[in-house]
Amino acid sequence: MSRILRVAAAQSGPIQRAESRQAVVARLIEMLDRAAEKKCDLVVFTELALTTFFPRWYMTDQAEVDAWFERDMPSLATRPLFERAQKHGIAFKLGYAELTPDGHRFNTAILVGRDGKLLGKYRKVHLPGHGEFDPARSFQHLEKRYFEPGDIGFPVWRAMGGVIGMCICNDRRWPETWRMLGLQGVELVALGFNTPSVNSQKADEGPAQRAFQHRLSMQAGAYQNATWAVAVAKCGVEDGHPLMGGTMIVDPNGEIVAEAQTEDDELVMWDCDLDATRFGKETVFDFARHRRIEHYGRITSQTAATPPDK
Ligand code: ING
Repeated sequence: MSRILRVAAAQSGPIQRAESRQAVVARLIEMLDRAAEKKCDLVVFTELALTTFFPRWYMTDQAEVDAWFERDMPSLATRPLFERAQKHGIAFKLGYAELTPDGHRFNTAILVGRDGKLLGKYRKVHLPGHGEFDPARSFQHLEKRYFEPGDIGFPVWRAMGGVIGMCICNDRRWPETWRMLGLQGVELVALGFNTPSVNSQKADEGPAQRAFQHRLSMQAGAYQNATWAVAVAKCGVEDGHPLMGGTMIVDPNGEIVAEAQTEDDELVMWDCDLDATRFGKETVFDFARHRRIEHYGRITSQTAATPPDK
């Protein structure tokens, strides 16, 4: 009997700086309700789904920074989302800015089961951008200022009849992310992203190239690890800053099977047959038969590239 997971990628349109958590959560609940009408099993929300993409703003006052973070999860504002999901019996993935009780700040994603209980947590490992104001950039991308690199590695969880993993945005550009999940037998990777439509350091890199790089990363990651991949955008123009769309569901052969058509709140749904991961895992990407780890030492023994002297 095949293991079908009906997945909804719940793309968020723009969230303006002035928008309240309550207003945003109401938008997420509206998409959750629509997913429930379609009998979805899992709803994947985006990265930093509760707020505008605040790392674009240079802030020096810690209280101002921390206003973008959640100290509790569920928090007062997000409890209605948890309760509605539990009422529907739907699992969900939610991205948000996490401020821990001992004062650590992460770009975090959680997986919540059909019973409303926390199943798993992931903290973004690959933080893009920079830590100080950079006048050379057309806009800022201060994730290295506001977040610490994730400290829980790349876990997977047995849930909803399969092996589920998560990553966040820039993580998808790094093959290490996908392979760490692939080496644990992942069958579906859920991720959110907030990707500026243009390159702040390269004016001629616009939406077309950004979309190409996004698809390339998603399709390669899924194919090379024989896994489903669900990428959910926050997109549209936030206070004058365009974020690209590209919410999509990719099958274990690397084919894009469903894609968003707008840059607004939009559901993209697909019946993901988790058994469709078997063929790739048992043939071309049968890691046990084909990988040669005796030759891979550099991947974990060095950080920067070291070209030969001559
Ligand atoms: N955003 C972007 C992303 O990785 C980026 C940053 C864009 C890095 C393009 C490199 C190239 O999609 C986040 N939030 O990581």
